[in-house]
Amino acid sequence: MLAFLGVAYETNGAHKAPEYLKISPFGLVPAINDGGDALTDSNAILIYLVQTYAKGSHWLPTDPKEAAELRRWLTIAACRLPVRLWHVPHCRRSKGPMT
Ligand SMILES: N[C@@H](CCC(=O)N[C@@H](CS)C(=O)NCC(=O)O)C(=O)O
Repeated sequence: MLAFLGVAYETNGAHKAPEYLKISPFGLVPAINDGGDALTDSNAILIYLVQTYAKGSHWLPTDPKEAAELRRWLTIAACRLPVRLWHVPHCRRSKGPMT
C-alpha cells in the first residue's frame, strides 16, 4: 500500500526484536511507526495510510455500497482467509489459525 501511495518507507525484518516489540507487543507483522505514532493490524494500518496519505481517493470510497464492499473484503482477508488457510498444510502456523 505504501508503494501504491508513493510513500517512502523503510522495512525492518526483526519482528521479535525488543525495538519492534515496543511497536507491536505481540511480535506480529504488519506494524508501522509513522513519525513516532505506532500502529498494528493490517486493516487499521491500511485505512490509516489512505486517510493520511490519500484522503478522498478511490481507495476509501464514501458511497455506502462501495464502502461496504471494501469492508467486506477487509473482513474476509482478516477473518476468513486465515481460518481457511489453516486447512492447507504448508500454510499452517504453529500457534493455530489467526483470529
Ligand atoms: N490481525 C493481525 C494478524 C497479524 C499476524 O498474524 N501476522 C502474522 C503474519 S500474517 C505474523 O506476524 N506471523 C509471525 C509470527 O507469528 O511470528 C493483522 O491483520 O495484522
